[in-house]
Amino acid sequence: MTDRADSTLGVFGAQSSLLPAGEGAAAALGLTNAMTLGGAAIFVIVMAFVWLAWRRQTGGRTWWILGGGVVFPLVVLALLFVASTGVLRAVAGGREDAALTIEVTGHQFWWDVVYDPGGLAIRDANEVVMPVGVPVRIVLKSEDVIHSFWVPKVAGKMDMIPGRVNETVMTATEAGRFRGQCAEFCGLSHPLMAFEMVAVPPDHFRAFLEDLQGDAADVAGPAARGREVFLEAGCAACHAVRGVAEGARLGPDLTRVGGRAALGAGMWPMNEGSLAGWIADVQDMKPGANMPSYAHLSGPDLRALAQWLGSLR
Ligand code: HEC
Ligand SMILES: [Cu+2]
Repeated sequence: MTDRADSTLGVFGAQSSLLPAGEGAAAALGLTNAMTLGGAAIFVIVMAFVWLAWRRQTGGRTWWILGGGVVFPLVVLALLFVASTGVLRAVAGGREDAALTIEVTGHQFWWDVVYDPGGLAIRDANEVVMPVGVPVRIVLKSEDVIHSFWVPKVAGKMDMIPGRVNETVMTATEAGRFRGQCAEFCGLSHPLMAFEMVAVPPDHFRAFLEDLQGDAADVAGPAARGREVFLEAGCAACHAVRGVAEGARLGPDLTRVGGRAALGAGMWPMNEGSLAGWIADVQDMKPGANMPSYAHLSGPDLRALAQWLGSLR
């Protein structure tokens, strides 16, 4: 999962809803286009009538008033109703044929991701990997406040509400990395709560899941010291690394943290430098995050820790 796609925003970017790469987003774009063109046409017609009225070419005939003021709006609204109901079905429907379930839980300010909850229940964080062309049931929850799960290139957004379970189905129609963003104000660092949805061919997805099930790769050399620092500094109180420290869920699962394209929920490029900066001064990078800054770690320890985390993939 390396080689990060160009994450520029804008019309051609990884977060553009104008170049859809998913069924829900394509349906929403169709409706947007129809409404934009229809609205423009109606604007032109209304302006034509204004011009006629100004030139006093129409009388106050009841027929015009009933036709333009009642019948025409009713027809337009009825058409819109039918079209948007169809789009709603495309965005939310198809629940029965979803072969795979991914559960995403929002936290201030990161995403807990569980593949096949109830079955394999493999935990990861801050990246949602899914097979291309396969409808995936996305189960959405929150642990604290309301968040909203939105990948504009793939589908419409859906809220994550504490105490409630929301479900949607998303189908990516193209392989690629698509940027997602929390779309409901959730606190100080809400704008720093992004993620990536990674759509891969189905056989790659199976390989990814198999890889993910294993324990974190063990390392030798100077990075092995990083593992000791991780345990000594108490990181394991909040973070799990399978095979090293299990169970903690207050922070993202770090079993393959070095394999994620981005650090800090889709925000910074993943490398040893940004990892060291994060650990030493997370409160500066992401104000209000539920992790303390570790400014007191010695230089060599910090370096070893960053190196070890970077090697987990
Ligand atoms: C009190 C709980 C807590 C402790 C202790 C803690 N963390 Fe965290 N950590 C978090 C939370 C919460 C986040 C998510 C922050 C965010 O993005 O809002 C996080 C995020 C991270 C990330 C980014 C993960 C990603 O997917 O981008 C790394 C790396 C990390 N922590 C490493 C460490 C290390 C190393 C230590 C020990 C020196 C540590 N943490 C101690 C709670 C904790
Ligand atoms: Cu949020």
